[in-house]
Amino acid sequence: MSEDNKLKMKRRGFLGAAVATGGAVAGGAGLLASSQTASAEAASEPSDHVAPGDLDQYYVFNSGGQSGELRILGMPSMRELMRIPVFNRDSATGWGQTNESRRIMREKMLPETKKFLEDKGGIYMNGDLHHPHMSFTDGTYDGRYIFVNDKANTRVARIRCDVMKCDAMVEIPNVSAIHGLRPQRYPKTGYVFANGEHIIPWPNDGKTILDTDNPKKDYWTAFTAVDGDTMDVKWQVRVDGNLDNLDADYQGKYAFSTCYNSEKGLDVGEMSSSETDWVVVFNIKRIEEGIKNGDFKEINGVPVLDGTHGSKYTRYIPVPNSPHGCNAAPDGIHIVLNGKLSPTVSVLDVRKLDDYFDDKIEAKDLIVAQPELGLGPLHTAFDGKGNAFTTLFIDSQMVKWNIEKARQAYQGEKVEPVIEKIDVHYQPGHNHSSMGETKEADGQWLVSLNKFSKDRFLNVGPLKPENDQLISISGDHMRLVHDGPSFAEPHDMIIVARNKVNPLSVWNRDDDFWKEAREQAKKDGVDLDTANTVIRDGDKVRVYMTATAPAYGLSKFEVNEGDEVTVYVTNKELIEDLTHGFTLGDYGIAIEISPQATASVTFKADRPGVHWYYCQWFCHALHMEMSGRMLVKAKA
Ligand code: CUK
Ligand code: CUA
Repeated sequence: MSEDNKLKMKRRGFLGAAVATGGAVAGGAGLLASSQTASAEAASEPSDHVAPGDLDQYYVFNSGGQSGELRILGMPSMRELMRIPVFNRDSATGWGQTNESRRIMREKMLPETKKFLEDKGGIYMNGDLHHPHMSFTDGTYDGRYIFVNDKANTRVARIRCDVMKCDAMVEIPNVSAIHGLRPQRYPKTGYVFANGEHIIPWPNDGKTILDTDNPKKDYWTAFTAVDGDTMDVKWQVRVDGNLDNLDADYQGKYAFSTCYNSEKGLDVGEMSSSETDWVVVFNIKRIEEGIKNGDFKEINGVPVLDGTHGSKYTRYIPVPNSPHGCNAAPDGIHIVLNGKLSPTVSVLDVRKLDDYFDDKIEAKDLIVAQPELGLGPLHTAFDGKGNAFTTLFIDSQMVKWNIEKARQAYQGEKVEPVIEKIDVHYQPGHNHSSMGETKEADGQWLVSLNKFSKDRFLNVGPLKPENDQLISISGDHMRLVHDGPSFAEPHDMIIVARNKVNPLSVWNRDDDFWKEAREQAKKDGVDLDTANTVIRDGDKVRVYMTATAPAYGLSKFEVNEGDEVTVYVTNKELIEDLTHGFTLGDYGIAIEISPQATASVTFKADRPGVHWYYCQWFCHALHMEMSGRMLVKAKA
């Protein structure tokens, strides 16, 4: 950016803030907000600076979008700390290649998908992870799990927070594209709710493709409840329209999904033709009773209730065209529905829902505010002090507004709910505040997850990074303090106080993660912890070895061309941060083995010759020497 443009940028920030608040003081804050350099007087202001060796205050779990992974950042530094492969295939850790990860990826895969993937390596290689959310107990994070959706291949996965690895993945039947995802907040998770976004023919078996081109009659989607403990699909509710984003209340009674395609259109024109769409409210207690009373059809092994118009399980509340984000405020009362094509957000009061479901009041009585915020409101975050922050995609702004004032304005009082607007760079999708989706929202930090970075970073070619901007919200004014480039493509993040998360540094030896390896070793009569041996079982060969810096327990092993080989490596280290790897040269194999873990990989030894294996995780002064040979004897 030229100096000229920088100046313009500052000026835009100045004007934006001044217009919203009408004060010169605010203008000063706006000026600071857009400035990239921390001035001397700003030193005492909130800063992203975390000195070398110091630890961040918050964990951030950032979605990896179409990269399929989850990322851990520290906040406020916004340093990327770790990547957790989930729906993707990972070269460093062997996720998608190790037997342990493949078991997790395939265990709850639908039979027809298994069949479809038979000659394609057995797993999907991609995923589209939008929404990470931690498990809750009594309305706040409990540090057990993080649940994530896969829009691309219709899955929900779970990450264990003690080891920060994905430990379960379930494919959701009867729907296409899991988009919105939220864990139940109260009393605990509990259910993980998941929205099926695209409408598809039921059944989607291709037998009557031509006859089924009547989306109104034949195309459906459903709201799904997954059991967060077992990761089984508990029930589904078939709905009218489609389902976009969702949230759950703080009382454990209702869940809410936005619908942008109530028209059931099949192209963008049809999908956005109607002036209003709706938010679907799901009555959890009634749904559970319906399941108990057998008021469902079992489809592909899942009880499916009818939640279309007129059902006792749902209600359809009209809101302006194509709503998107759905966010429950930490006050436990308000649900904010973000307008997208409308410049407004609609606010529901959950205390009125019992009466609404009992038909004592009408849908319009539930809406208690509808402030006009600007163009393209997509998602809203909260500071726990009664204020809300909404991203404006089209305006490229963050708008701070007050919920109570928005209620008063809706009643016709002459109050302005909008407090301040600042520019973000550029086109924000989600935003998220520190602890903001819990009753412990602390009003410290806000991140704007911008879809475009354009001129904010060195040009890296036609494909640009996104820009995750850190904004301080602890003072009276929003202050932009950090630009964070990120690879494709964070949609959403959660910001978790660091005392909520307590991961291990060394695995427990009895962890279930490698339970199959343990069972196999037992059958082979070997001790997984100490064995360095080769077991031959017909043309199956199992190689057990330990890894202790700087050597594997086996410096060579011999197999025959065509054998099916499984290598089990157990990391014997007891101290933290001493990870080993096992890379098998010219065999396309690499796996990670962290301290006290066992990992395994199975492959066909169809390339004869001498093949070195080596440790790819730098572990010791003699790390380069940590290697061995697989001798593959050619067929006669
Ligand atoms: S969606 Cu991405 S900007 Cu998938 Cu949460 Cu709104
Ligand atoms: Cu073990 Cu490098």
